[in-house]
Amino acid sequence: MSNRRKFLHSSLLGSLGLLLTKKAGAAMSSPVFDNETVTGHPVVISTWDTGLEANKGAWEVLGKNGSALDAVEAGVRVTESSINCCVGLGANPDRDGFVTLDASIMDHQFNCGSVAFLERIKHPISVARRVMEKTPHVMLVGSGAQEFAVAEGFPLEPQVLSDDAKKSYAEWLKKSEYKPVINIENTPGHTAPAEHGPSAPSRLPNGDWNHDTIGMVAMDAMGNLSGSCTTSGMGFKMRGRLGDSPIIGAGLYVDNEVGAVTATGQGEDVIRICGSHSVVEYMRQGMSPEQACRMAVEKINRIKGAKAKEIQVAFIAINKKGETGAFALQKGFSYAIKTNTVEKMVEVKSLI
Ligand code: SD4
Repeated sequence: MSNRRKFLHSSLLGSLGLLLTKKAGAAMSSPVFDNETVTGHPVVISTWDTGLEANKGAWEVLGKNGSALDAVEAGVRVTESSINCCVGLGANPDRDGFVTLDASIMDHQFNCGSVAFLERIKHPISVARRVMEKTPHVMLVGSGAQEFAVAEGFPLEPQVLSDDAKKSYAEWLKKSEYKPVINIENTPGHTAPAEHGPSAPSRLPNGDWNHDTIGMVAMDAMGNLSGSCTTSGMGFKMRGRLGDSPIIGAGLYVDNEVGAVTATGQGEDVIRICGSHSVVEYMRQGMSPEQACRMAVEKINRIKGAKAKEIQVAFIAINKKGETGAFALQKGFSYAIKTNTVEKMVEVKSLI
């Protein structure tokens, strides 16, 4: 097989289920889980264990009666800032060795903005917000998004890989292929290595990061909903590949009359069913957040058939009553929640 074809082939193998890995072996300690349902507002929830720190960032806003929109931007910026993290400029590159970032944001009035295939900008979520607030458009991509960011005053960061990303990429280049790996994050005994700081994510047993996205949805003291999602996308993806995260309706959707939803996992399969929008519509039909997330996961499961076990997808949701819930295809997904009285990880039920 030619190198080019091998590369394409490898990429497809990766996209089958290589959920988003990054080398960095280290000791791990346990997060605290609880799966009680929480109701009321203000409330913020976000995907994976990086969400705990991100929620603190969001609470700086929500705790002072700030808006959900400001909160979901501030919250995921915490994760984007973390150098040794799976989200943002420290994350795994695409197969050509470049980190390319996607992000989206949506408020309680159907205003939304997104950026995709954005390089060398530290806070894609804030650029997405500027797209929403300062342009007549919803989405900017690639060099256009970068030019817009620079014109808006965002510094152009050097094009370098983090130490962890360099190691992962060098490892990946040896074979340019992967076997699917299902995330098993948050099984007891798996959390962030201390040297990577409090917002670093859990690892797979081999030390790889198992996700590269944070999605966050929040309801503020006024009862308004907003959401944000930011990612480096799938590690070693084809150059130019976008997942669900920057696509409104797929990786993120907010309808202030009904609820707010964000997704994580294999973006291609979330896009296929307009995942987050579907979950909002299931909630409109009267389903609880968990039931609605489950409906979307079941649909992906039906579509994928036997291949469902090779991927992970998960949704988290808040409805208009401030009830929260989530559902995942595979075991091992959790989300972080923060309210006035609660701050914890919630282990999520799964289909498989
Ligand atoms: C994507 N949905 O780019 C993202 C990946 C993800 O945790 O959620 N990783 O497909």
